[in-house]
Amino acid sequence: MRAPLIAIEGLDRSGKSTQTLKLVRRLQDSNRSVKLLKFPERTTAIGKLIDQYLKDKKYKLSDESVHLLFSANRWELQDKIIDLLTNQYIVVVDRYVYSGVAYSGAKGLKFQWCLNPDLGMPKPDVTIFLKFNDMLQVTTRSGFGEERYEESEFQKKVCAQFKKFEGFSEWHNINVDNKSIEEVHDEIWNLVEPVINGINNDIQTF
Ligand code: Z5A
Ligand code: MG
Repeated sequence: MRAPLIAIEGLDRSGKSTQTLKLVRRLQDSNRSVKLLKFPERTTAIGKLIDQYLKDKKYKLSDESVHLLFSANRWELQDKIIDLLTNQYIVVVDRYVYSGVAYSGAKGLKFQWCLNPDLGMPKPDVTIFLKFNDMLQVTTRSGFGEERYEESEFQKKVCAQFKKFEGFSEWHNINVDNKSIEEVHDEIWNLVEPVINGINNDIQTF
């Protein structure tokens, strides 16, 4: 028996950080051991480079190298994720492999090429994609436009890339248009509750 890995994904400002925090608090309130991880993890050696790249739109790096940095940033935490899950800590990730593939895919890199560097990383048991149908709602949320990629035409391309994961067995869409934080949280909880008592199979990998 091991704990589940849960990923929350979505476009910018879709509410991932708001929802991962709420989910973690609810799990803690029900006496579960839980750890929240966020990607990119900007405090590691590789994470610091990524942070600089995202904040400084003039910072030049090829799309391929940026992609590999984001993947390497997840590999920096691979041992930790496995350790936590086997020690019965539910791990909630705020963005994960799917973001890596979707943002680089939106720049024109091939899907399989983008996924390859993450092959072998732990695969979530449940992945929840916070989906906007009305893209206008993305750009009007506070803080949008401060970092690289926060531009509506690019976000539409990213959204099309995320759609490619809809055939993955762990993938669930939740539509967030005009829904309150509480309403979205309740839908997330309905998907997460069935797995909180643990998973019988080994950790799956991409
Ligand atoms: N990236 C990549 O290219 N490759 C990779 O492998 C990975 C990432 C992992 C930084 O990510 C960039 O890295 C990101 C993808 C790329 N590109 N961009 N742009 P990040 O996760 O660090 O930063 P972010 O995506 O810009 O997301 P965010 O700012 O963290 O947004 P969020 O977490 O989804 O949203 P939030 O902070 O929870 O909420 C945003 C606002 O909306 C806030 O004021 C909330 O109070 C409000 N909110 C939340 N929910 C609602 C509802 N339901 N109604 C109304 N208002 C709401
Ligand atoms: Mg966030």
